[in-house]
Amino acid sequence: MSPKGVERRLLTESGIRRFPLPTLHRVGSLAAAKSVPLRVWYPDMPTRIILDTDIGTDIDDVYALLLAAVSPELELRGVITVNNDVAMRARIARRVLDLIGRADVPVVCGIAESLTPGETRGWLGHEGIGMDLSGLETAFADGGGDWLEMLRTEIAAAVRDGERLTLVTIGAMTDAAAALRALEDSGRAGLAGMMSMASTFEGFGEHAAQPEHNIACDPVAAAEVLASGLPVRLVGLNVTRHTGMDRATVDRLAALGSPAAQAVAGMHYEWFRVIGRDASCMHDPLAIAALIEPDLLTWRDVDASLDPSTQRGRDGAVVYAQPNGPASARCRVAVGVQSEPFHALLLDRVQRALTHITA
Ligand SMILES: [Ca+2]
Repeated sequence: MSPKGVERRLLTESGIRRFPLPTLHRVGSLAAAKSVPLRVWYPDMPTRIILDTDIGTDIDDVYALLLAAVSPELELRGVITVNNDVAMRARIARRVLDLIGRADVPVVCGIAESLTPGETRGWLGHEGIGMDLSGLETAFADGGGDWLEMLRTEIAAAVRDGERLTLVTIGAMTDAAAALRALEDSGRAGLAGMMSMASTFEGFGEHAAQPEHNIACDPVAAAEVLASGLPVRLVGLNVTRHTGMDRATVDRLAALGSPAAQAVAGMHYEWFRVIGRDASCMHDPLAIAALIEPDLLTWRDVDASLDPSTQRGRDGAVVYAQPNGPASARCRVAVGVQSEPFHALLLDRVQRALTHITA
């Protein structure tokens, strides 16, 4: 059965992303075989990142945060939450970071409401279940800090140090679009670009455009980001569907026994309950891994757009087109993934994070 053949829609009425069955050890080479050779893009890509996340719904954001926080190749300067109850999401991020010894990483609340009128998807109601959030019950209730100020400050600091900041989005692009609206030219110039888990690349043209959850949560925001001229790299379902973590692996993580391991495993077991399965994709960590080890993915230069005034656009379907030329392409989409090295990297780093002993 083809990877697409084993895919199914899950929880679509709640608006969660398409949730494919992981096909761990089988399709990595298949995906790579269809890919184009890696070319170096953004050779000066800085390692400073801000992570913008809808952590708390799909468990994969937690692993993305762990990977970003523990990897020496990246400098995680801050976390911004997005979509619906951003305070609850911030509490979860704060607790995870504290448990792995990264209390130094600031967490702030981003924007709760989609920029797309009437769009509310993204919240399932189980967020925060499975982990101990005691002591944080009222944290971030006041709005949780000025996310735009943090972004401005970090961009300025990066520029001062001769670097640029990369914005990593693993949820709706609401904060990213709002930032691009608000930032002055100097601020935009301090952004190297975005790395985003979003969309899916199934080919060129309208007929190949397929929906995806992060885009569908805020298609107005996504359309603005893709039209902004900021270099954007998209890690979509076409590659992330080849990733996964099963219950046996989570059991092994839980057995590490640390408070962090218990918190992460507790949330993952809750996610398994919500989706009614014993394995789930590691969509978001792949976008982090793409910054750590770019050779894990192969890429293609594309033009990408969507029209949020159409139903297809509202559903989160990005239309891809061949760029006029290499110089015109502002978007690069992942078209192949080496699944097994990715899983090895992820598990190694996650275990490293979860064996941290908090004081
Ligand atoms: Ca996410």
